[in-house]
Amino acid sequence: MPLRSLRAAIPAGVLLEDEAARAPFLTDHRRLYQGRALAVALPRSTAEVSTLLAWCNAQRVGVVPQGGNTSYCGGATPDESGAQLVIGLQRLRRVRAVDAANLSMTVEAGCTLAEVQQAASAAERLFPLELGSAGSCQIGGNLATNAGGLNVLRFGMARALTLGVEAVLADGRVFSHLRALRKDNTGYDLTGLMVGSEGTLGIITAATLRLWPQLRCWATAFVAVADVAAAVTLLARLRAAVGERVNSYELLPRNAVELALRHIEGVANPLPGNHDWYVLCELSSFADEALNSMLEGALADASAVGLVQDAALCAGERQRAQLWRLRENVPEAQRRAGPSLKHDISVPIGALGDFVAAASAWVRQHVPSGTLVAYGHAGDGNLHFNISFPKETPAEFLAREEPLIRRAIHDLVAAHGGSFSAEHGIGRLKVAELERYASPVTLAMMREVKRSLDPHGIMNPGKLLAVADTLRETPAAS
Ligand code: FAD
Ligand code: 2HG
Ligand code: ZN
Repeated sequence: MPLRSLRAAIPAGVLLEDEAARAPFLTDHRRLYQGRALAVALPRSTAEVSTLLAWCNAQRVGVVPQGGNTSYCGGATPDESGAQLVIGLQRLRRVRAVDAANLSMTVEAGCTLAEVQQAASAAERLFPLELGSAGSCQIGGNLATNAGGLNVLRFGMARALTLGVEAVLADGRVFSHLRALRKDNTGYDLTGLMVGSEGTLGIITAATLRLWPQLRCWATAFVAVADVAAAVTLLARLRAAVGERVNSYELLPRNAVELALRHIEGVANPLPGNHDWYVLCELSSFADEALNSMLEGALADASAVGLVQDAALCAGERQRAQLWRLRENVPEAQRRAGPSLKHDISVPIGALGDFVAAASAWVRQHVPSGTLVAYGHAGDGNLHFNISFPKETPAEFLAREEPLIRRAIHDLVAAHGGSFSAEHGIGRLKVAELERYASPVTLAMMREVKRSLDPHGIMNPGKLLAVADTLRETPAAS
């Protein structure tokens, strides 16, 4: 019945009719959830998104926005009811404008991150967001999750890269705020509110993004250090030596490097021997500078005081690409090695060493069948504190142990002043964690924002906030 009414309300060609083509929209990247849907809609314009949401709001039908479906927390997957409408944004794929002089561009939500980067580059500008999923994730999804990634140290997370958005609200109204301004103090930051809202406040249909001049040169090194504390001290020394040129600072334990070497073609470790920890560190500059010698000098100074065990400076673009391939494929290598439990945590960078020591000791003692693979964006205080298990580990074992492990790790994160979700968001997976760790006032404010923008709770029900807060009415009969 609702489907017939939906068909009548929208132009032909918006619904995806082929059942096989609908299947990928009903599960998430990690295969944690398998949902069902009333239908999958692929609108071609902001106006069509608006028509869809107005219908859903009137009919009290839950809406699940979906971008590239690469996120880790199940936020883009419909629930099991078969009553929700999935709205995929892939047909909104235009680059609307690039203003090279203003260092800004306006793109539609369904452009992949790689397409956005290429469009900026074609205008000799840089859009600095960089994730391993760049070829498949969409800029709308990046904004909706406030994505982080490999260049946050220098350029910030997605919110910091966003000047304005166009978004369709739950009732179909269009919030058209594609302002290409760096200074605009006119009330609440509604753009910032939409960024990171994970499809629970509206659907982002376009965004105006900040650009930079293109980078002119890089220097990349693979550095062996004794432990996490040494990596943190080394970063402070590098920043003191070369300032904001430190672009990326990724930490890899020995077992992450070994996983990548075993499972991924075309990667190599340029350092001989075995070391417990490695840092993939990159400097970049907007001017032609002698970055290699700056990095070499800073690493030699650090080596002289015992902070660096060994280091390899990349000889050229090929070796640089190989190292980044190694780093970006650690999640894929881990997936090929067997199941894993992921914890996307951050702590103030000064607490990183203590946190890793305490949490690793807990894992060693309580999870004997698991192997800790803690890697990631150490420069941002963000580690993927993942635990890998052998391929043959029964799913029931993981399901039984997971809550206990998650609780212990996230409690340690909280005790170190950190966050249980540094960059991947809340989705469906971490709703209970938000309830546990956010303060009552924070949660109340979030609920009030949600109620005021989505009074019928149709936007991505059960994601970010608990179901009771997001869908308070049963669907109206149509
Ligand atoms: P989806 O997965 O489709 O959706 C994510 C959430 O956003 C859902 O809640 C969905 O409802 C909502 N949403 C999607 N589009 C819209 C829209 N237009 N309007 C409103 N809501 C919307 N993430 C990082 O932060 N840092 C990393 O370094 C990183 N590396 C990754 C590496 C790999 C190999 C993979 C597979 C993933 C990685 N991710 C990383 C996770 C993921 O790529 C990001 O979260 C990305 O921003 C999700 O974009 P998406 O288009 O796939 O969104
Ligand atoms: C990365 O930094 C991603 O590579 C993925 O955020 C992290 O798989 C993970 O846990
Ligand atoms: Zn990451």
